[in-house]
Amino acid sequence: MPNRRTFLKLSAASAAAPLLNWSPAASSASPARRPVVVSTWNFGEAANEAAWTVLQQDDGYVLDAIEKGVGRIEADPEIHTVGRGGRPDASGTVTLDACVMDEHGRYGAVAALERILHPAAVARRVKDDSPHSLLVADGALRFARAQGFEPQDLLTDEMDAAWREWKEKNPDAVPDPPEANVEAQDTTSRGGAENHDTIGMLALDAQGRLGGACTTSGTAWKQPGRVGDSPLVGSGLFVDPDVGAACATGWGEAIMRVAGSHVVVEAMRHGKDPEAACREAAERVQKRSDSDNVQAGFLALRADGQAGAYGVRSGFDMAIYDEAEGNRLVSAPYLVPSAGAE
Ligand code: SD4
Repeated sequence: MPNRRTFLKLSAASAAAPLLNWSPAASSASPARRPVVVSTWNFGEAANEAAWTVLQQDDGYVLDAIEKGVGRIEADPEIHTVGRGGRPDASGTVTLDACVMDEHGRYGAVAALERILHPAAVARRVKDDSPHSLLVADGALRFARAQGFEPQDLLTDEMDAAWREWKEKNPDAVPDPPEANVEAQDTTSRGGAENHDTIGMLALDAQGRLGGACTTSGTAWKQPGRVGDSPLVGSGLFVDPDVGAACATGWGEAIMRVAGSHVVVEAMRHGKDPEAACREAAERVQKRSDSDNVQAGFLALRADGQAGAYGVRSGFDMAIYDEAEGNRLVSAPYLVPSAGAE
């Protein structure tokens, strides 16, 4: 039996030792899988495709790839949950949340940003060209303009009409989460006409640099001023270059309650593989949520290029692109079937 002295010694040794079963040093025996990019939902395949044009170059930089990848989705007016063409808030205004983290674990973000097509690019500038990490609303817009981003109208005719229809049915409504948005959430079920949501992207470039981004127009018809998990460090995104990266999509209020992406990275630090780490975050969301219809999905990319995903409910997909197997969509395992799913 260890006496108190040996116990203290053991504790000190285990505190000093890396908590990871996997470690960058150990993985040098089996070379890291890179470059690799993963992103959320089925539109992730198009985003990965764009990111890959940068990642396939030996010196392609991870955040250039990610900015290009998520930028494709931000600019697509047919996607109603990100950037131009996103559903507006309850007052009919499109407001955007985004963040990025780089290979040094540096973070930049914008929230409640209006009229700027590429909020993730602005978030990157906040990280690189300001002394701050998170800028919101008018201040974020002012910063974007100073950086040369041109304001433009992001509300498409189609989303304007959808908002008017919603407003007619809900003349006094300020959405009361989560029920008011369950309908919007359910449109994300796999195979549905609206099978897309927040774009979160994680990548490892050929040089082994790890990064991530998350960009969204948030939940449909949200209360003006509402900020979701996506721009919040540790909730929508977390990158620890020594361990791995994670991002989240789904009901932001539930994700931020548990700092979901941070949970994923810490679970990897303590030895869980990427999928098991995402499952841990999904379980925490489910345990702490007030509704039994909350969806949240997590992606993880470990620093050696191993990826995983997990959803609270069925219907969440991970798009993954690597050299060995190309670009493909993988259904994430889940804790419970979505309502109406077989
Ligand atoms: C938010 N997490 O604003 C985002 C939206 C989303 O599935 O991903 N919905 O809460």
